Amino acid sequence: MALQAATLFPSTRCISKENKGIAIKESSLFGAALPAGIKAEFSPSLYKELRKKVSNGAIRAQTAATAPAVNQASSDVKKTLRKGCVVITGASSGLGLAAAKSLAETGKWHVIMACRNFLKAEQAAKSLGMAKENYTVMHLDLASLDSVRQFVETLRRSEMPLDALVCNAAVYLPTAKEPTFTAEGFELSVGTNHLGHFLLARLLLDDFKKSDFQQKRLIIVGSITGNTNTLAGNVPPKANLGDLRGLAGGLNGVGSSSMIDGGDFDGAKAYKDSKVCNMLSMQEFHRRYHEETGISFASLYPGCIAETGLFRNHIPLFRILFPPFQKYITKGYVSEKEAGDRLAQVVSDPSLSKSGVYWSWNSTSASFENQLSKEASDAEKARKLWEVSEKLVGLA
Ligand code: NDP
Ligand code: PMR
Repeated sequence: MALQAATLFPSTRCISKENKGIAIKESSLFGAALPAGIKAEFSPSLYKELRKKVSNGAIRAQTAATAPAVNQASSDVKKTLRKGCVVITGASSGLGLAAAKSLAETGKWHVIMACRNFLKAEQAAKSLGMAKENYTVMHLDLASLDSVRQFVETLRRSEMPLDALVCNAAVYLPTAKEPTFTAEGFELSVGTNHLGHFLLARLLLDDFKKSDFQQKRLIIVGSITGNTNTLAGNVPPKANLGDLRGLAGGLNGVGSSSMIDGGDFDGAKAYKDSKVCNMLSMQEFHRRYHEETGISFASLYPGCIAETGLFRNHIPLFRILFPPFQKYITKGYVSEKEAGDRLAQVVSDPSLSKSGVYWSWNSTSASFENQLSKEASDAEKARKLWEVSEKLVGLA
């Protein structure tokens, strides 16, 4: 039986797919999922309401601006004053949630929280006091390429513009002894953190092109631990994509390795490798599409947010010691709020519009363009990664 999402969750607008039991091990670990059998239903009135959410922002902004600007009604004025629409993946906790809140409360952004767990996302937004008109929860499970495609469909049918995309969601499985896999059979960390986002970002390029927003941005969250030009990046196991032979083999652990470099499975390395993929992808997007589309592509290391859900699968002792270690010893610690504000800055601050940049922040919280490691800035590897990834996600 199909139930309409809106009747169940007032500010939850779209439920996109049936619970197919994908990524089985993961979904059993994380919170409540929707009951099997609840599936999407889209009514025209729902979409009208969604469009209103974004255009209301534009009306408010125009009213607040000078009267002559409204009277001229030129497309340039609309460009400047319309409320932006940003999709943030994994906005149900940690960095993504904090950035969603930070952007939503400016009143200048409508945030589409693209999450695999509807109820969790809705409750998280409510618990932070996010106003209903500033966000929409849409279902997205990055561990399923079908779900990614369905999310893109849902977004298009909502007719909301796409002005910014933040590829933020991630899983980290440091204690796993054996690999687990996405719906299509890719090792879960690289499948979710890199391949799911790669397909999502590629498909949404067309939607970006339709946006008339003044500054379009595609942000892919990276990390220090994928960069071997830092102390943190030299803590074993170190990131290393090798010659991508495992990825080219399908990363499925059957007849080919589950690791990108073709080695034995190591969950911590798989995460760090996935972050290298994120940072390489950002640069390849920049090379291929910045000039043509005007989109700014960027990555960032927001600081060590030592208390987020990212460490939920780590041993309990790690979770106790890691925050004080980062606060008092490395001094790399940053709160969720501060990290969320940093990510929000990369989405919307006019002074951070440069494309192809990996942003970081210094001890006084000033942003700067950081250097990536040799591997994470290897243009030839980025091209190869792009081509292999295209094949795996069915784009080539
Ligand atoms: P969290 O675990 O708090 O957030 C991760 C988010 O990703 C959650 O919302 C989670 O959803 C979501 N997610 C996981 N799997 C999927 C999936 N298959 N489909 C859709 N969403 C999914 O961790 P953080 O906030 O720390 O991590 C956010 C980003 O920041 C990551 O890219 C991480 O690599 C990066 N980062 C984090 C650092 C840190 O110190 N914490 C440092 C540097 C970078 P759910 O709530 O349902 O589990
Ligand atoms: Mg690190 C300046 C030093 C620094 C910073 C900024 C980080 C960030 N870490 C630093 C140093 C060290 N770490 C040192 C010296 C050690 C050895 C004791 C160390 C250990 C360590 C572990 C075991 N660190 C870790 C782990 C993890 O499991 C985390 C990880 O690798 O996740 C992939 C992690 C992290 N250290 C960081 C950051 C930001 C993380 C986690 C998040 C991420 O990279 O996305």
